[in-house]
Amino acid sequence: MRLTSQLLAALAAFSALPAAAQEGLEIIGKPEEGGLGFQPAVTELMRDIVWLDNMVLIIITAISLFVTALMAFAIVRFNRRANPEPAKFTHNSPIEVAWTIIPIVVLVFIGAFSLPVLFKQQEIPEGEINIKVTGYQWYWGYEYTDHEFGFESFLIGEGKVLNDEVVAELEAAGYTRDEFLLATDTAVVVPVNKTVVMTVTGADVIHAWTIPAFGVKQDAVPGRLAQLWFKAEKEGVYFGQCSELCGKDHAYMPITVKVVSEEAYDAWLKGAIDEYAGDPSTLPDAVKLASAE
Ligand SMILES: [Cu+2]
Repeated sequence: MRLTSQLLAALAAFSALPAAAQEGLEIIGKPEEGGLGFQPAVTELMRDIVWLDNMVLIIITAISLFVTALMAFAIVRFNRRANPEPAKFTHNSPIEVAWTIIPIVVLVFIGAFSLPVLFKQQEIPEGEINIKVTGYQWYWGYEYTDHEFGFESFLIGEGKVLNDEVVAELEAAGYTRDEFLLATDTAVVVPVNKTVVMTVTGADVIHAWTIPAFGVKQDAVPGRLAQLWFKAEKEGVYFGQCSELCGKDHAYMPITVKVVSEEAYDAWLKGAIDEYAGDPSTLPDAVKLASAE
């Protein structure tokens, strides 16, 4: 009987290991070979950014074509051969007014669409999940402040060289050799469709935390607390990389976020608390109830 319960406990502990949160998760947020556009947008913030990017691209393409056409016209029409007698006037008030007013209108138009996107990113809502992230030379530390536990997150492949051993390590963690320099040994795990607020700081020099698919990027400045938020709408694995040059191993401190179902998150949370904090009393009530049954 005792053996059975011990076995069950061991099994439960094993099944709740943080790595288990990844099972069946699609890797969505990562760079693509030869890719030109953004990574797939899985938050409202990123969809807004993609929309804004497309809109501004249309405007700047139109302006570039217009200016190029004007230059071509001037070159053809007013070169020395076509126009041997140059005009002598120095001012043209209507044109000067136009080339002042039109750029102002264009800038105000762009601003009217870009400022709301910026405000949406910077106005931090109440977080359902709160995580503090600290940049270190050269890895990230995460604290789940609602549950008083934390862990550190290192690149898989300490030697920074992709050899058979590292490939085996990557595969054991559910990744392939393609994810070398992106995959970390532990990952930030968050539930899908929940508002996550991350408080970002640095321990030594300035780093920057980002997940391109979420449309978030925030400098991690020593002595300061900054915040970012996101609400990921699709389960999957998302990668980011430190985005502020922070020293010799800047290229080797990637970021992995796993967006999982609510149930998978609760199971992971329970395992993570057991593993990292050893204090199940910090469990949320829902998890306590489920494990008491
Ligand atoms: Cu860095």
